[in-house]
Amino acid sequence: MTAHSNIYPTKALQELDAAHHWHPFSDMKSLNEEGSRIITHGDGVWLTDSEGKKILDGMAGLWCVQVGYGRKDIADAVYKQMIELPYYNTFFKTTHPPAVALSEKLAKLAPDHINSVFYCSSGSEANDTVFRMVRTYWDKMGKPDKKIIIGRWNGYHGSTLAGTSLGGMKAMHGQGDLPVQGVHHIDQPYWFGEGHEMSPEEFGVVAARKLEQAIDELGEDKVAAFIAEPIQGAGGVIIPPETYWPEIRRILKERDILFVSDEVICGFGRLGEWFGSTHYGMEPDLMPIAKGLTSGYLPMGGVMVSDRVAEGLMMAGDEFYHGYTYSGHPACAAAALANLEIIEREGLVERVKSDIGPYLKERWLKLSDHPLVGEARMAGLVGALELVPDKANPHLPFKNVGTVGTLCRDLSFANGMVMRAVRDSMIISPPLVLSHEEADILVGTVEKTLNDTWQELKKDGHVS
Ligand code: PXG
Repeated sequence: MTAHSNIYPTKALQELDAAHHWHPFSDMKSLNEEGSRIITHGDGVWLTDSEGKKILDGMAGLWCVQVGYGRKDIADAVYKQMIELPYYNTFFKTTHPPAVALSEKLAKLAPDHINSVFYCSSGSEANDTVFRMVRTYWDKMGKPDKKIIIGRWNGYHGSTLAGTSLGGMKAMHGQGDLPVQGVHHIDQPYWFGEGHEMSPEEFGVVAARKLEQAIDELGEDKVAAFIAEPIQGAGGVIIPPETYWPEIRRILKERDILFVSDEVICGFGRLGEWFGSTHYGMEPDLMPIAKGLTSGYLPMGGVMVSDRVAEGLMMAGDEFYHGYTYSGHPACAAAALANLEIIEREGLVERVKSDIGPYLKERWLKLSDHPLVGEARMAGLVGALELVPDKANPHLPFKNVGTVGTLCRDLSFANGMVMRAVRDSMIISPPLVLSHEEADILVGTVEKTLNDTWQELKKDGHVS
């Protein structure tokens, strides 16, 4: 095996992987029998597997590789930093140039009222930080009873204790007796799945008012914060009706609780703005970030902190007892700076808003003509297709939820494209550098994959 060959000993790697590697969120018994897919190279929006097959990455890794693969600028910046100072901490009155430069850069990119950042290594750690930060803030404000954090069912905020608890994934709560105390969940704004008896506009307001009801029932004096993704990613690219965020904004304005916009997926250009909350005209008190911050080249996360919360927490003679060995890691900060420099230089945020975003959306929405598709939706550069058994009754789900989605996902891989399945929705979140030609290939491959899925289902009598 050579590092630069495109052909790897697939079988041998699969056997070793099965023997020793426990994968995240995986049915390990089946996976070990089947053998893992082995990815060896990446260039632009393309991956190569151990058999030399080229695959279009419709998911930007896990929603994170904004600038595409193979960026020498980032590798060079990290190499240079590693030689100069591979590690030093940011505890005990210490800092280093990459952490300083990145903090200044992030403060410039964030809305005016947000000017500091607390670093960690992932989105999950960012949300654990959020959990402790909001409660500590209210303690310091002399309101220690404000403890409850409201999240949403089917929201995703990571897989650590706080991340799992704040998220609303019931299967995850079932493992480890979660959520922890003091977390409350409200319904999500999922019109296609849960609100179709009303118009999307009506449902958006109804879903938002679940927050108002929850705060009023729990007591404003007990509620610390509301956390939400601008658009739910892992939950299935749930794009709220246009009326949802304005109503949430009204509710938050009338009540004194903090708003946490989880920007781990929606940040760094995904929705055509630097931050997803800006796209929806929201003013968060805290913004957890990760993924697109480094385009996944190195692990880094953080919490962007508004002046209001920073002033509350930064009291003289007191400290926030929180931090990680790798908070502000110099090599990760160098990767983030080089990544942000590429995003700015190539105008990728604007490109999503006014070029590749609308170009892909126009073609993606036409997929709703396919007999298997009940709804096609897209915002910025995230999209979903709801697969349904009967187009005449599009809100009726398949009997064994998830089976058709998994089939379609596997066929997509076979056709040379990564597309993710959530229940029976097909999800894309491609790198922001996707060209028009690649967008055409993407949509063409999805069309072929839908046809292949339809044929398979017909064979088994699942559709007529
Ligand atoms: N918040 C949001 C909104 C996320 O999407 C996290 C926090 C946690 O980040 P870390 O870096 O700890 O993973 C995420 C992560 C999927 C999938 O299959 C989604 C995520 C992670 C892994 C898989 O959709 N999102």
